[in-house]
Amino acid sequence: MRFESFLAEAASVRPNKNQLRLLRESPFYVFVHFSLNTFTDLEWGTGKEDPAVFAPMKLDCEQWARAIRSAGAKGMILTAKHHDGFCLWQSKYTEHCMKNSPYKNGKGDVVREAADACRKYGLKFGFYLSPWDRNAACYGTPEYNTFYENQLTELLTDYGEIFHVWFDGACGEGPNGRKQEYDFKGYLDLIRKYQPDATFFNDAGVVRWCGNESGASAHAQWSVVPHELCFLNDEIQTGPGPLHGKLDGLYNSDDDLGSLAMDLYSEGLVFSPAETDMSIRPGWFWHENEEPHSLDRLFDTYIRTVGGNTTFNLNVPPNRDGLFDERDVKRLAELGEKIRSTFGRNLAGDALVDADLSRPTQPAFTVRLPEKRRIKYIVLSEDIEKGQRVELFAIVEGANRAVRAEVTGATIGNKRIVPVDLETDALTVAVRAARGPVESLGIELY
Ligand code: FUL
Repeated sequence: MRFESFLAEAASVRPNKNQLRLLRESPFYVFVHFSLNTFTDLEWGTGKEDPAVFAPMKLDCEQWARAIRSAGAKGMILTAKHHDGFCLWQSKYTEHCMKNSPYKNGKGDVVREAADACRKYGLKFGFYLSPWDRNAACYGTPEYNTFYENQLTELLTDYGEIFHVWFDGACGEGPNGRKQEYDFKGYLDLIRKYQPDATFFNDAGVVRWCGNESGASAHAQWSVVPHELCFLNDEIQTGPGPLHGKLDGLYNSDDDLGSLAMDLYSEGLVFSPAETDMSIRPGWFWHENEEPHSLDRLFDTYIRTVGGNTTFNLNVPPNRDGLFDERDVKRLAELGEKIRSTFGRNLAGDALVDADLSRPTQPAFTVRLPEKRRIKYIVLSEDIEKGQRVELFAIVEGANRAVRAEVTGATIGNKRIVPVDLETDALTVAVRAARGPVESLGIELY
């Protein structure tokens, strides 16, 4: 009985409007890692670098924006400050910033140029602001949170609309050897105050980490997860749940996170969709000898992430001139072309769809085409505005459940892209298990 009511509660946990907008309008965006590391060939700066080494004399953020658009991505997230503490804008609160770069004689503002380029090319703009700061002398003391909040306020108030704020969870030692206790709740209050339409990423955020940086997505990807995991998300939507195990070790990379096999939570459930972050190259920052990943790998990652109920944050690092490397520009254009040519025309546009809703948690949707068509991808989507419900589904070739070929999958959520190889004039998507009634499913064929 306890379990039944838990199931009904889990089925009704809903996204808020910002999460819904992110998932529906811009599930694919581009991370831009750019800082002193670009010039020192490091991945993690020490905080002791001379800001004068930051000299991107041919900086052209419009070139970045054009390349991002060519890939079909909808937004850009710039590392306004990475762990080395160097700020890509004119911060009032530190000298470790553009004021001491030779670019534009110390008057440059990369955040401004990037935000303006996004607006010009119809992209959304967001930023990464590393809480770990290896330069700030006050790091490791309560004053650091005020310093950080001042910098966050500059970015939230001076650069127009922000769609996504990225908070790295990394927490190392600062210049004085001390670690910092981050006031994430305070940071979140500032976002809500100044950018109420923005989403917020953190390991434990309202958009959560998928748990790896290699583009792999869990077999069953749930956006409904225990609050203990996403403790910065204060929109708890259920009552206390069963606690059948220990919470220690609960982690974003657990393959069955959010599944009923893992009903070990006590505080309740929250809606926190996963984001997959991965770099187009081995490193997050630009290194001359690194090459972009193959088109196949990137396209496959797109299918598994955007088509695996996560958002996809693909990093592209500018080089020392301040430009995207031509090799990456080419790869982004190829990726965009492949996505557009694959998903350009829905072959089910003129199909007839019959829904058999006689068993509300096991409905079947039959798609009939006017003639046999070759199908490579089936794209399914749940009406997640009502919550995420499907636990298991099967795609059966042919109508009336006359099985000729069958592909099964676990969750659907915002979007599930299923690669197939079929030539057929009918197929049925049968939900085998769901947490609550499923009245409709989006079904597209490509
Ligand atoms: C990590 C950082 O330490 C890496 O440098 C990179 O910024 C990645 C996206 O997040 O936590």
